[in-house]
Amino acid sequence: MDKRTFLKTVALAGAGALVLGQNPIQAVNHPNTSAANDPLPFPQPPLNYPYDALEPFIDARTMEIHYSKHHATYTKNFNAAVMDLKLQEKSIADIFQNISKYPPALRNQGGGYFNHNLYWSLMAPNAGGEPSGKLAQQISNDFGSFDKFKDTFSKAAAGLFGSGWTWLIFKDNKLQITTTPNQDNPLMDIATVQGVPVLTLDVWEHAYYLKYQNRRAEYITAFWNVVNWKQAESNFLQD
Ligand code: MN3
Repeated sequence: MDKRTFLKTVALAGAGALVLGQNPIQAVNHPNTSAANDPLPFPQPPLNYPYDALEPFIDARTMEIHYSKHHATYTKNFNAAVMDLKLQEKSIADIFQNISKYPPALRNQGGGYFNHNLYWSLMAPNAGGEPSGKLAQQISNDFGSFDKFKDTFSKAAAGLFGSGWTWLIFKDNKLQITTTPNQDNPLMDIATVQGVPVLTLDVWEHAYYLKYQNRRAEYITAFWNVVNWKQAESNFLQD
């Protein structure tokens, strides 16, 4: 994350008026200070759509297990680690910027918590297509065309060995594609390439195995039909 974004994040943390579900990056960047409904410092945001809303591209059973088991477990374990280390008052951006100083559990569980929040927000029913406005222009500038961007992102996702995530990030006024292993993300100080996440794709087998088995490429192709470009544009413009 660049200094400007970091400072903005810190400033927003002081505002304390963020509503979960309103803006995923901002919402997940800050602890739940209201504690009105959830005592956890980092609650699991509700899905903005039913489990079956992304059918036939992402099946309902996968969504249910992924959200209610995998993501719920990361959320539970991340909150336990946060409370154990007394980091309740920290923003998640601050935690990630210093992740190398903390025990590995915080890196794995915190990444699992945050990355899925982003991923859910970046999908929607009746979505897909192409971005518009400034993000479309930037993609065109940095990749030549939307199709070239899509092809490069898809190849990065298909070629990622083992479990991890593929990212479109904004860094030094340029969009670029990167991957991270396990639950790492580009906001972490240990990431090889750091930047502000605009779009992400979970390529762990649990994200697609029930429907696509070993055919990761088919899952990647399907993903383009559910990309919530409005959210990606919002992530991009926040930088
Ligand atoms: Mn996952």
